Amino acid sequence: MNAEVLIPAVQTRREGAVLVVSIHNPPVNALGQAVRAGLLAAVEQADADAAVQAVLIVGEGKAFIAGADIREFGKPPVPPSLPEVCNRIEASNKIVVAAIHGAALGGGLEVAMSAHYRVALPAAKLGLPEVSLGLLPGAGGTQRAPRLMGVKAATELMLSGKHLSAKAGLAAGLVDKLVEGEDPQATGLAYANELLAAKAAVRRTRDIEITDKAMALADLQMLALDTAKKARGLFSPLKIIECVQAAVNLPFDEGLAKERALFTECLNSPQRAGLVHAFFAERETAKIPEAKAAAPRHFAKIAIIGGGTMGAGITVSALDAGLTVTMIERDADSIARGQANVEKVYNGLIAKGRMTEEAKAAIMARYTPSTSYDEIADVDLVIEAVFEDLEVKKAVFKELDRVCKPGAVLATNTSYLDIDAIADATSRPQDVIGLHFFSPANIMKLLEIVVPAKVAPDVVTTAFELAKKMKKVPVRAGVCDGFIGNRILAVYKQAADYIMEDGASPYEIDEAVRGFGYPMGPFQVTDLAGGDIGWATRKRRAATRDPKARYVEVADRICENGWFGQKTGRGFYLYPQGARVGQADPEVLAIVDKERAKKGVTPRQFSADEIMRRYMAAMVNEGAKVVEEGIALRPLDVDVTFLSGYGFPRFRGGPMKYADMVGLDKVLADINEFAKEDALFWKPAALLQKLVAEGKNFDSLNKAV
Ligand code: 3H9
Repeated sequence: MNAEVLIPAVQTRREGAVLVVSIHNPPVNALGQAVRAGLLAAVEQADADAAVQAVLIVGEGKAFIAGADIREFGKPPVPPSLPEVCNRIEASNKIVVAAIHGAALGGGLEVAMSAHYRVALPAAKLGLPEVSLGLLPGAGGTQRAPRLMGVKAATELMLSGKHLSAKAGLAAGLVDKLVEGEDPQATGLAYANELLAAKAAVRRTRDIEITDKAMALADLQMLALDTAKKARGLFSPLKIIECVQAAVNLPFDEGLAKERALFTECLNSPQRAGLVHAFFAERETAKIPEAKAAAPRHFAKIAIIGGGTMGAGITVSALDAGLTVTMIERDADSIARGQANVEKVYNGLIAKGRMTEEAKAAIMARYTPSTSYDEIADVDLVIEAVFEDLEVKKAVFKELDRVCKPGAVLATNTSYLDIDAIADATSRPQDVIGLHFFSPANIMKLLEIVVPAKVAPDVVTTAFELAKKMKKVPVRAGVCDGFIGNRILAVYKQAADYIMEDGASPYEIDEAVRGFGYPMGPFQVTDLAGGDIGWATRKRRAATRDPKARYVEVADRICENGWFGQKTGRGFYLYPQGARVGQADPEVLAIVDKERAKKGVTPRQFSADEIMRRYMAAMVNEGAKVVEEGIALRPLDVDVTFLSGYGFPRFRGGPMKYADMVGLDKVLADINEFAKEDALFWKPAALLQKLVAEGKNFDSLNKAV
């Protein structure tokens, strides 16, 4: 019989005078209801047992406790609440020790701070990252952390969401002792017995006085000013500061009550829903159908074809992932430039004091420049990043087919070309896949993994393994013009052009988009990327454009003047003397006016709200088409693409989550209204219509694959 043995979420056992309370809730010991109830019962048990003099709280597996169970947010609360559990731990009349290994995050650190003593192993990670989920520490963290580590340091920890190492935690006062070792139970037991031998007393964090309140309040005021500037519409950061102000000004229990009230406000905010969706969606995109069937191929040595901005960025990513890289360029000058592009990145880090010359030398020892394809005969994986032209890429793949060993993975970094056609240029289409990196490739998190028709499943899993090694966020995409991201971008960019020609200035549109939470608007992005890039694509596609489709020529007029954006000092904006922030340009407005007049358009006013309704409706409608056609596996894959690669405001969860929150019926009604002006462009996606008819949302399609 193979009956599954159910292990309780919290187990207790006596070791002499110590009650060992161990938490078993894989994978990360999140504080679900069973864990909370178990912890509460264990403390009650310890307090009632005269033979117990100390309580040791430890986590089983890889973490101490990674926080509240994020999956419970938004559902009806089930007692006991975490604040109640933490207060009960702190109130215990036996000394309570937390032995921390792995993650002690959010509620996990709050449990530890409620204990009377804390010992950490070197690999411990301590933090209060609730802000990344639109929350604040809601189980006493905002009241206890300032008492343990000081008001300023605690507030900075909560505002940043950063994880501290055990060493940093010790220095900050969050832990009392750091012990080399790997066994939290043995370490914790030894520490508890040491405390008992020294007759250590119960020591409650709530009893620590916050001294120098005037200084603390002044620090908080500075942090509030800074946060108001940086938080860009985020709700919870300023609430965190309010909680800490309460910790300084109010008795402990009143501070806790304030924290509870503000935590509830955060919990009920749409930002929390958006950020929690983003958290799970980013983990979900790595789960793909191929994973069940095919283990990744081995790879250690790779080749990058092309040393331009993209090739160099990918090279840095690969080197940072510990891989051995050969870069191929066509001649001595080009390969020298390629190497210089790679070194520039590391030299930048050295200049900022974030890397040593020795570390750079160790990394560069894994890098080989070459102008001969024959030198990559033994590599396991190749990423081509040459000029974006189908014939050029096909020629490269013919060469790769000639030299590479059987079973080598051959990837192209095209951003919109037909990868099936590239694969068919080789005799081994089963080994060919798309890896669409985003610029700068060593920084941007998104990696679209584009899956052509004939690719073998283990090539797909290899690509996902590479993404993991490179610490990228992978999204599986199908082959079409622009894949997920650039295909949808082309459509909402078109919507922005229509809004401009119909009456809003590019500056008003950018402002509305920033107001929504983006760091930049679409015309600023064009200026940053270089207007010539889009212009070249438009010229190439002119012959195949639907003659009935509306086409806005403003950007072409701007490019005809040689105004390609920041690099030429002007584009949609003016950049006097190399300024990085653009100024409105009356000459651009005159061009827009002239184009309107040419088309007989009488300009009208657009509110920021209407601009965003159109911009988002275009994005969501194309997103629905991308899901409907199977280009994206699920709506959440579209969300992650935009969160990780296109600056979509994380607190809104991604375009599809945003549409769910607005209501799909409202989005569809907008599209139908706009279609009265231009039925060709505003053609509602069949999937969107179907979901509205069935009363469902996009999230209903976010099933595990
Ligand atoms: C909080 O505590 C609020 C309180 O202040 C107040 C309450 C009143 N819950 O990331 P990984 C899952 S807010 C549920 O791939 P890693 C995750 O989805 C919370 N599930 O592993 C994944 O599932 P699957 C504050 C969670 O080793 C699996 O665990 N805490 C939770 O790369 C493995 O995760 C945080 O914000 C959770 N809390 O990284 C910490 N955490 O296998 C959030 C993880 O089905 N967590 N899962 O895809 C993390 O930062 C990382 O997961 C961690 C491990 C560093 C722990």
